[in-house]
Amino acid sequence: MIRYALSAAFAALFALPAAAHDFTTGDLTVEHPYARATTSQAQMAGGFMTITNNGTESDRLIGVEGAFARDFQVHLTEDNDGVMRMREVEAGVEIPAGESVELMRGSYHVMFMGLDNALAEGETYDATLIFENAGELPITFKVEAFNYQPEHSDGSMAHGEMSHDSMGHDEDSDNHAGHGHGHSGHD
Ligand SMILES: [Cu+2]
Repeated sequence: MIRYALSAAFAALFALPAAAHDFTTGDLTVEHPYARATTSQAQMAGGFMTITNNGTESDRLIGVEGAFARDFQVHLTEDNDGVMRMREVEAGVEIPAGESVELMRGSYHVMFMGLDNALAEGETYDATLIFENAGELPITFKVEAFNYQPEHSDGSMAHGEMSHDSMGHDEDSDNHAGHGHGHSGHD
C-alpha cells in the first residue's frame, strides 16, 4: 500500500510539464522569462517574455528590479528609416485586456544595464516585474543559448536578424560579438 502510494506520487511528479516556467499574479501571466547567454565583455543584455492579461482592464509593465545588474530598464527597439535603435520607455509596456504581449528582440524588452557577470546558459536570475495595477511579481529569468529563438516568434525574428549590422548599442550587438567567442571554437 505504501509502496503503491509512493510510486503514484513519483508518477505525479514526473507528469508535470518539464518546461513549466510561468508566473502569475491576479489576471496576469508571464511565460518563460529568459535572456540569452552573453560573453564576459557584455555590459548589457535583453530580457524577454510573453505577458498575457486575462482580465478586463489594461495594465502596464512599468518597471523591473533585480540584483544582477546595475540598472533595469524597459526598452523599445524601433526602426528609424532602416536603422534599429532602442530607447527607454518611461511609460512602460501596455498589456491590453484579453491580449498577450511578447517582449522580444526588435520590440519591447527589458534591458539589464551593467551586468555583474556574464550570463551563462542554464543559469537563472531572480528579478521583480512591477505592474501599474497588479503590483510586483517576482519572476526568474532563465539563461538560454546565445542563439536561442522562442518557438512562437513570428516575422519579427527575421527582421531582427537583418538589422544586426545597423544596430547601435543593443543586446543584439552583445550577442553578435559572442559568435566568435567560445561557441564556434574559432578562438
Ligand atoms: Cu534595450
